[in-house]
Amino acid sequence: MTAKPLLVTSYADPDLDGVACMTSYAEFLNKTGIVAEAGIFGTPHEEAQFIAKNFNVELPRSLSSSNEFERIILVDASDIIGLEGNIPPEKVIEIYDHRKVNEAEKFPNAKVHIELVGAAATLIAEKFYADNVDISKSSALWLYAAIISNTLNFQANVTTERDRAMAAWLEKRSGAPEDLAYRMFSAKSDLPGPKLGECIVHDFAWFEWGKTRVGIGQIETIRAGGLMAREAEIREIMKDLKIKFALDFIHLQILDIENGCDIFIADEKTQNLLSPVLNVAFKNGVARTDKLLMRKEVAPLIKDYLER
Ligand SMILES: [Mn+2]
Repeated sequence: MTAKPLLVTSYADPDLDGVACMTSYAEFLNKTGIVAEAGIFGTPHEEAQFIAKNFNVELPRSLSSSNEFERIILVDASDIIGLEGNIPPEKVIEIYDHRKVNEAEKFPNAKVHIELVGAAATLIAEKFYADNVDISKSSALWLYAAIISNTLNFQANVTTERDRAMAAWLEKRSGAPEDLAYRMFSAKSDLPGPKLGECIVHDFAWFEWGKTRVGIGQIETIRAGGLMAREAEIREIMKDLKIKFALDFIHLQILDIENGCDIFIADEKTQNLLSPVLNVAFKNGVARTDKLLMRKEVAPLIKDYLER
């Protein structure tokens, strides 16, 4: 049996941006004469499942290994950590991502497109736009929803004019309801019982800079205040994660979309790191910022601080 030509995929347990990019970029390639297939490793984030369930679009196929493919394209992904499915770095021929901190150089054969826009979805939408390739309604919806999610409905500092331009272009082609953003963020904010822990664990990310291992949890909610009633529970979950990943530092940042701020929860050691990095004061292990900060903004600040 000969191997299939081309797989488009992202990190294991991909978020909405990853799912949107793999589905749409596979469509783009197929429409431009390159046979390609989108595939997911692990379980897509709830937000991606929410879009699939509520807007009648299909999730890409689930895979357990990449062995059946000759070549691989990574979208919304550019690190070896976080990949699954036995992906040999030399099989990766192209990378689309928007992370400042990345390991793209570890993929020797990849054509790398890393641009610091709010969503990787913007980079894929620009492919359709620039080459005048007819985008399907479902791909337009996936990409539009991913831009809203990644830019926190255009409020996050990572938002660029390119994200706004592509979102406007996609919206017209997506058939999305006007209240899409509100519905997405409401669904995400509903974290009863064990869902809170699942949300933190599923979206957790850790980094290794030099010999230092830093873990960052992130929750995006409409209003962060309600979750503070569950601070003790949150600290238990973080304690477990710190041990599980042998981390030196760990914090959770709760993004409050309505009030445009973050609440940081950290242990004592991490507070001493974050105070100068973010220029905030902790009180009883909790600090508040005066603007929205995403993990992908905080991670490079910590890295720079540790390396200087
Ligand atoms: Mn992304």
